[in-house]
Amino acid sequence: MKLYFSHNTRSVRPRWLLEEIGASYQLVQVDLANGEHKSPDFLKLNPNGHVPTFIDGELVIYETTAITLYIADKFIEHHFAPAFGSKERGTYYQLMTYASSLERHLKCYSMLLTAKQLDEALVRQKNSALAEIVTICGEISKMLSKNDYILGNNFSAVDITFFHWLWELEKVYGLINDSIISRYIDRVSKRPALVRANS
Ligand SMILES: N[C@@H](CCC(=O)N[C@@H](CS)C(=O)NCC(=O)O)C(=O)O
Repeated sequence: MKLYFSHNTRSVRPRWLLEEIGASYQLVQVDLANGEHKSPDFLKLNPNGHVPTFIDGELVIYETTAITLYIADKFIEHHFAPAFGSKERGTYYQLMTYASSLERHLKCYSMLLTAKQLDEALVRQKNSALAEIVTICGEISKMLSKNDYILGNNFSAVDITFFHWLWELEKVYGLINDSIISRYIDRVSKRPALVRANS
């Protein structure tokens, strides 16, 4: 397995999962500043010119969530995803896609936050993005009030997928006013596998 990776990008997520699992993999550093991700060779692997990109034998996968889902299933015995065919699996799919909704609303909110002038329609859009973020965080908080992690009492691929967005909401946008989520961010950020994935 080979992971095309750059620091401080979402490629930390699949690396984090591989580190949690203790899998052996080759890390290929991609220098974004020098445009390595737009080189003809890299574009053959990922026509979008993005990290992460992941290779397992003949298979090439891009899209962070797809890579994360694939790795968690490949090593299903490590329990970072619920068992195939289980009811929990339905909730797992829901949460993995819910994180993408959070990302979309956060991107929309942050873009409109920095815009110089907003007409009424854009103000409505910004407020609506914020309302969606508040709802999603409220749901995550409810889950964390019952269990240590989002999906239950086991740390899972769902935590890896949500963590960065929650971290950004708190540390960059100051939008987390919820001690349950703040404590979770503190706790998860100390996981040795995450520290290794960031190193
Ligand atoms: N939807 C893709 C987005 C990937 C993406 O935008 N990666 C960024 C790093 S976080 C990247 O490669 N940026 C370089 C560029 O677009 O030039 C995913 O989730 O993997």
